Amino acid sequence: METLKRNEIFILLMLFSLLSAFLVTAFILMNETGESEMVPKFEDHILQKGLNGPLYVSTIDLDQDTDADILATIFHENKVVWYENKGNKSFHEHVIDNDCKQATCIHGTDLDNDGDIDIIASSSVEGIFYYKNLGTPILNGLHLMNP
Ligand SMILES: [Ca+2]
Ligand SMILES: [Ca+2]
Ligand SMILES: [Ca+2]
Repeated sequence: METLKRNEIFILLMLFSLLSAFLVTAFILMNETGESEMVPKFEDHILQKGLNGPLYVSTIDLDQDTDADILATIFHENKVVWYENKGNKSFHEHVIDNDCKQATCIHGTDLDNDGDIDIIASSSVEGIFYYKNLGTPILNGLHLMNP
């Protein structure tokens, strides 16, 4: 009698394990087949080729025309740049600074609270730079503050 109960319990546990494995597999397969609209899919596009040491990128609507632009530092070229979003996956490069030695990180925000986006970037050699936005058009409208 005792042995029979053990066997029944063992069989129930095995059935439960098989059922669990089936349910987990079915859940994974259902998600892999794209049943959910929430699963993002990606397609890569090269923004700019031939850069020597692009190190950091971030996004912000720098020119405030409602689309996201891209900020980047190019470590070995000592450059701080932004890529103006021209639409249709097209971007135009604007150099903010070509003498930010070993440029590392970059971020855009309205640092002086005057309504336009300023930039802060770091150089692994020189320190942290604040590029105040001098107004529109932004091209050539940023300058290096004293580090
Ligand atoms: Ca924009
Ligand atoms: Ca744009
Ligand atoms: Ca500002």
